[in-house]
Amino acid sequence: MSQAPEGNSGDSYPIRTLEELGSRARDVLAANDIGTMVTAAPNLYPHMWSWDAAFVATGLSTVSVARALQELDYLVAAQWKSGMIPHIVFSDVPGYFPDVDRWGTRGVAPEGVQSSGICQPPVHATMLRRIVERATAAGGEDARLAEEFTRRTLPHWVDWHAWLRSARGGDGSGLLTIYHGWESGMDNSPRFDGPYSRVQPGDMEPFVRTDTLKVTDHSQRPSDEEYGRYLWLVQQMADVGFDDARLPAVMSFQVRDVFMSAIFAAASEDLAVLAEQFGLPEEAPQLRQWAREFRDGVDATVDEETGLARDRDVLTGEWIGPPTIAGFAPLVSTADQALLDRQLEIFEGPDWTGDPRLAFPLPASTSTTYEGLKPRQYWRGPVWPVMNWYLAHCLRRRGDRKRYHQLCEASLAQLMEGHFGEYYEPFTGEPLGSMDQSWTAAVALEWLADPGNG
Ligand code: 9WN
Repeated sequence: MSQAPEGNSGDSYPIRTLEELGSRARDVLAANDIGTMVTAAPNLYPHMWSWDAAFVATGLSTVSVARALQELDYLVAAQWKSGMIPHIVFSDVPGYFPDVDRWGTRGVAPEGVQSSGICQPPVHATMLRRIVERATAAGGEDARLAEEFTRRTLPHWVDWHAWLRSARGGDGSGLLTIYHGWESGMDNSPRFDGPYSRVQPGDMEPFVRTDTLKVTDHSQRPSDEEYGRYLWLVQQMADVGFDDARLPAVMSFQVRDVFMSAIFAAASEDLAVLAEQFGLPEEAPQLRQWAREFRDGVDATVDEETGLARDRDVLTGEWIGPPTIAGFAPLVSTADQALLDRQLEIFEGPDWTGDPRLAFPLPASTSTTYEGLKPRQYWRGPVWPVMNWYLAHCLRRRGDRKRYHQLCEASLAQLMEGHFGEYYEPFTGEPLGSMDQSWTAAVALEWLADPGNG
């Protein structure tokens, strides 16, 4: 890449050493820290996002355990009475659409909390466990702070999982239902093309997007038509006061999300471990039961032919076909060795990280041989650094340090271009979307803290 992307000075790229990469990553997190929160990105996303905050916290814990815990504390303080942790906690910085007014959550969210009215994938317990392990290994004040925080907030994380299980996963399928693509965190993935094609926006207030003012190459963001559907779903929820019990009857988008379900299974297991360690052992059996239920639910979605896990459209009863990174949900949660082996073979094969055309052997958000691949557009093709680290973390937890290390080497090589992009073009390695994205900087710090070769 010869030119720095818009918004960057570009005079000191690429980065030359790993020390420099670490120091830049810390600078990015410090610059995005507005005191109460580390915003998801400086310009495009001036608020706290639920799953971003969890990844940001684990990255921050390589610098300061106290600051990392503060991040999770701020998020958990926004928890709704139902137990839901909202997908956005708004700061007072203007410029993001839809804002809290458009969400219409005032009076529904807890007093004093400005939030959206949907959730995001529950990676929190997994990241908290990682932070606790790091702090315990460090000992002293870090260990004390982590223990105090975990004991104090455990009931909130348990409530969060209980809400997911009852409001979104109580139908016996072992899968969580989402009512908006934003809940998956993979907003415009081709996973959702079928379900979104059946969402017909009705009358709603006109709106002006702000994301396309910031990412001026609009081909890197979802289309206006997609945004119309996103906003219509927000309106459908607001019309019933975000009442969990009424959503199944009114929402025109309902998907059993296989990747979110795998995250829930893994995080429920992590939460059980924390509960046993920090004073809530009576919760552990229930959490382990949910972990098993959702692990089995995820395994049962695997397509015999492709070997990939699948979402299901609740409203039509159809399986969802496109080969996306969500198909690797069993890498996160399965206990079935044969399934794990098959998934790893596919993961390393020519449709994924073994595609010789790739700039780096990292998983793209959509298979690079899929006919609908859009290598520059958001969740339709680009490589997302945060996903690389999360999947590698899941493999490391299984004891697979070799693959963790391989993904680490490829990820660090990618990140050396220096912009901490939100996502990357798979074949050229060009950073795209927002630059100085917090969770990208956070996972850079994680890779540097443990390259997996020790
Ligand atoms: C909508 C903040 C978030 C991430 C999501 C990513 C993107 C928001 C947007 O940014 O979504 O929630 O406005 O596009 O898709 O995963 O949490 O980084």
